[in-house]
Amino acid sequence: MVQQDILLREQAINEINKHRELVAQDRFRLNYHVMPPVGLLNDPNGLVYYKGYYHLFYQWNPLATKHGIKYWGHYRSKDLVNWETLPIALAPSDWFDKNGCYSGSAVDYDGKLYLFYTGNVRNEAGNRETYQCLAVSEDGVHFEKKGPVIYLPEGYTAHFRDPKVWQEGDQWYMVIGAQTVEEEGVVALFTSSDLENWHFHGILAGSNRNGLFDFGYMWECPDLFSIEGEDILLFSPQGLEPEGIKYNNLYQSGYFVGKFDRENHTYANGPFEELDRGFDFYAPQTTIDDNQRRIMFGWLGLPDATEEHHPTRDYQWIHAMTIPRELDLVEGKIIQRPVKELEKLREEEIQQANVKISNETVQLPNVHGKSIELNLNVITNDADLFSVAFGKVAKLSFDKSKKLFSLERKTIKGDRTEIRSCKLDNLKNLRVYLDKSSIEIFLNDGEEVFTARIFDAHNDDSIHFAAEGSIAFDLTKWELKKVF
Ligand code: DQQ
Repeated sequence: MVQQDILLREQAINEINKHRELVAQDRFRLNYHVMPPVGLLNDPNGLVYYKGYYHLFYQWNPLATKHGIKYWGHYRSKDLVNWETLPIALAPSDWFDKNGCYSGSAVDYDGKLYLFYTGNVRNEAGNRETYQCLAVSEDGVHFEKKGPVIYLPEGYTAHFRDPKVWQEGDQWYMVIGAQTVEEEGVVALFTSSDLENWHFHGILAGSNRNGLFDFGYMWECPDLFSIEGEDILLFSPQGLEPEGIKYNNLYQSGYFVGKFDRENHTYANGPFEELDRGFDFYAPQTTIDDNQRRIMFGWLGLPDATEEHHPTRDYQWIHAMTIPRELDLVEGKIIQRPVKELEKLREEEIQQANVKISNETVQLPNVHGKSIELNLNVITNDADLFSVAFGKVAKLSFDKSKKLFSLERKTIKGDRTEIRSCKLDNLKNLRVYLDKSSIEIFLNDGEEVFTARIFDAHNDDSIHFAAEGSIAFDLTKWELKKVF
């Protein structure tokens, strides 16, 4: 299939060249988030620290701004801030991946980089087939496909994908997102001693298991890792119904804190918690780096919801990654903080000490912008309601009596307002990353996060602070520089 591989790569490169100028003209193009050069980006894949570089691969359809056959695009970085574009890692050129090199992961084994991914195939009858495939690289740049290493076991539909591999001692583990023939979302477990021969151990967690009730018809993109001695299972379930302020997006991403019994290959999970409270966050993936930090990227997007209305499609691209976040576990809850390296983006610092707002709406001198970081530390908060509005397109508010944070934004299509909320006892600090058409808000040192795309028709870069009652805070603002 060498010929087909060359052809697909050429097609992708032609698309980049054809649309380069158009893409660059888009005022919604981001300054410091990983984006596709053209076409559609979705899940982060193969996130790994290898030979001094962070490698971040991504699901990529270079040929259109819709989902279709997926390649693995490839970036690498020494500092998680400045990214270098590498040649396409995988193109869907073989019988076992001809309709898409779907999501997967990467590990360093004896100095080689091993990629595991799902080969998505539509057979002649139009039915889906799935193969868990391996590709290996000596240099972290060029990959040789080795073909399938796992075939679909009995008892599952062909929605069986997204292998995430990790090592403990001499043992390799793999979790896979799956659907049983009863159409329940589950995570399946495999082990291996050589990364080529894999043993199947059945279901680790899933809908209608381990104390869970009906919990979706498919679980995508699982990831299992330990923090502070607890075993975290991250996954993206599909098919949950909204419950009050929970599960309001079409699909969710979240985690269990639990215990992985490595001998018996079972997992005892606690309750499910959503990772993000905003509108656009899906299919996150983590890795551990050489400083033992657990780093996560998510897709700053969501499939099947509002994608067709994104205005960036007129400029021949769609979607981005979140900023990289470091995960910790505090009192049984995952805390997310922007990685320290992002401070390198900062320019032009503005400080406002002891700002007091009482029953008014104000703008603060020099506090505005489209590519900025804001750090707000509360000194005292006696306001019943406090809000920060970004142009007219997004507003974060805190209702003190309800202990409720809400993010409102203008809908991507039309001019309605939509809202997502979460509960936290009080407001201690806010850290906001704005980037042209995205917002990521970290509450109280990362206890909760709101992530969203915001497409401001009015190009209004003002920021309004409003309080019913009184609040006092220190504020620092930085312009954030363009690295893409
Ligand atoms: N996207 C991939 C799948 C995965 C889904 C295909 C999640 O492998 O399950 O692009 O967004």
